[in-house]
Amino acid sequence: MDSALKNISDKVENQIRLTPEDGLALLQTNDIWTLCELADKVKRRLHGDLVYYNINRHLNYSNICALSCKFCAFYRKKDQDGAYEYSIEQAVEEATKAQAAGATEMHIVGGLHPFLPFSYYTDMLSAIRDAAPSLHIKAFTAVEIVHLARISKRPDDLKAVLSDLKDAGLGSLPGGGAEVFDDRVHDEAFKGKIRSDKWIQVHNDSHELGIMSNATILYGHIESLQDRIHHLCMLREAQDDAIARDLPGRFQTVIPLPFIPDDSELEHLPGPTGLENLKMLATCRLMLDNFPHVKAFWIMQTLELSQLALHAGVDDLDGTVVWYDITHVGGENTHQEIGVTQLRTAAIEAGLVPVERDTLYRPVIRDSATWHIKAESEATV
Ligand code: V47
Repeated sequence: MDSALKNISDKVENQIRLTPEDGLALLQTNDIWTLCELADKVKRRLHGDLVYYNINRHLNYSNICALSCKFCAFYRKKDQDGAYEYSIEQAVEEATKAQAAGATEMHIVGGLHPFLPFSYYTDMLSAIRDAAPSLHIKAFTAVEIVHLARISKRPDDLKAVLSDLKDAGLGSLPGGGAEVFDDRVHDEAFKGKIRSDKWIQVHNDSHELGIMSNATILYGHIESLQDRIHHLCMLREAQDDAIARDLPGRFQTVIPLPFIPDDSELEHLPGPTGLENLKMLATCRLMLDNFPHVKAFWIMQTLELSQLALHAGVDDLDGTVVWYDITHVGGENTHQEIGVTQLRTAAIEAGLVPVERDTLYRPVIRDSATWHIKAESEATV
């Protein structure tokens, strides 16, 4: 065992919180076996043999964005080639198809559109809720929420904006837009976007309103390993605060997102390697002791790596996404779908037990496209 991990191993055994220095040692170690074993121990303590997955659809309603983040290959300016936006009717059509196919969740995010009014967003939510009431709507990153507060002329009342969105049908917040909580990285790679304090504030406010949320970190570009650990510690602190205040909402899941360089302004960077991805997923599990779940987003991690990560702290695979526009690993095609069988096989082959969940991690009982939340008395199929 790497001697730097000995003390950490004792802490994990005794459930003692890891320090930022411990986090750095985890990211720097070459002792991948011990790292994965420690992360797996924590994952098993929380979830045993279970691996969660969900049946969802992503809707990227517009790629038109007022920002020009250097890591992003998704955004377009209003009249640029390839710029698009969905009408409410088109969004509803996608939701109706998703519901008919048995999806439990619609994950909706887009660029910061300079011209759409606030009513577009509330109308989209309520129209989807009415047309497809069984779908949980997980929508809008903290960055979009701040944008919506500005366009609805309430820049300092994020809670009122979140409350309006909740009334219109918003179920929870996804974890995007966090990038890396560091001012140097912010100014070099995504200047103009909200900083860490605002991102955390949006999630805090949503937790106060009983809206659950997720958190991401976008790693493997121009940030340092120290920056990554600092980001994880800020998330841990925010969750500590939500727990201490007994808020009705919490962070559910951390999703470490490996930087995909293709077609971005940072295309010259190599992006993280497989080993780096594994280390990052395991380190998230070990550092974020107050987050219930660690998700491998296979669209970015690949299914192969995500499967390995099931023995490195990951308990959740997202999901049977069909169309995904923000990143494309190894090609231009936005049709990125894997079936339930492939997800389940990935878990079973790893010696684990796949469980379909809804957005709030309640087990789902399914008969083809028909499903319900498992009751206490029901056996899991
Ligand atoms: O906010 C953009 C990131 C995020 C790139 O909450 C990139 O369950 C890598 O947040 N390389 C969107 N990442 C995805 C996201 C997400 C995905 C799955 C589940 C959940 C959840 C959230 O993707 C953006 C940005 O941080 N991103 N460009 C890129 N080139």
